[in-house]
Amino acid sequence: MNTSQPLKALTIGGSDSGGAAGIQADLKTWTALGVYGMSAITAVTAQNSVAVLEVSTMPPELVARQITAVLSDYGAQGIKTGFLGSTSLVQAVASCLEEAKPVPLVVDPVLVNHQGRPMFAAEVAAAYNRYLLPLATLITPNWRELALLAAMPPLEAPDLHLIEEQARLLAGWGAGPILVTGVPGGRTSVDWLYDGRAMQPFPQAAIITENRHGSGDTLSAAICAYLAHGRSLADAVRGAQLFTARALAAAAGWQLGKGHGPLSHFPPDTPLL
Ligand code: PXL
Repeated sequence: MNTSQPLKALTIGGSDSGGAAGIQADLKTWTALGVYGMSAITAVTAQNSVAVLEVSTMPPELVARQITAVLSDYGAQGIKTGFLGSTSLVQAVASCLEEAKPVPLVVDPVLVNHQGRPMFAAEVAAAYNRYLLPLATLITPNWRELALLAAMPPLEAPDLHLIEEQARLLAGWGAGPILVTGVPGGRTSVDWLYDGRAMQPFPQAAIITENRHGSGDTLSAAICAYLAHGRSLADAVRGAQLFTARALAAAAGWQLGKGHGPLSHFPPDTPLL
């Protein structure tokens, strides 16, 4: 009998009926990385590779019940938040997580759609700053989401000086480390880690594919898994970039729907760790 116990992680986010993004991406990532995944669902979306047709958010009390049900029994060595979408959900999630604070918490502030447009009113970004970001081990906004969190006008193109200024601003408001994802840099894109003092570049392998739906979720879920495994922040980021690049490369030839397809979280040669 195998008596070794798996690491456990909880994702708090939305369901993507297409299985590409949201909690489905998180649970597949964690399974591939040897972590037992659990979920508290904040919203149900009806979507496919072409369009999001409908979004219905869950009552904050039901989300809080899911979180406390999981944490009071199973517990978790890592927690991730994804789609929250309203100030009341951000507040409800933050108040549940205050008690779980010693566990690594990765907050992926889902604030823009894949065309780069804001999805919610400015109050939602303000609620993240006030309630959730101070609890996070790492937050993983893309450069557009960072501008929204910093309450600055949206940038047409990313500017590294402004990105650093915005990261400093968030840190001044109580946020911990920030990974600003997907900043174009030369022929590839770079994730920049701001640790409260300086910006450190983490260049990504360039994978040319239209099948990127759920790549941000996969990256932040993999970071969460590696943190649960006890890796340092920098090692977790590097490991997660590799995992995501491999999953993108493995699905580059897929045509599962008519639009932007998912990643392959289980390429045949994926080592567990
Ligand atoms: O990729 C961000 C994201 C998170 N959560 C859900 C989503 C998406 C993007 O489509 O649908 C549920």
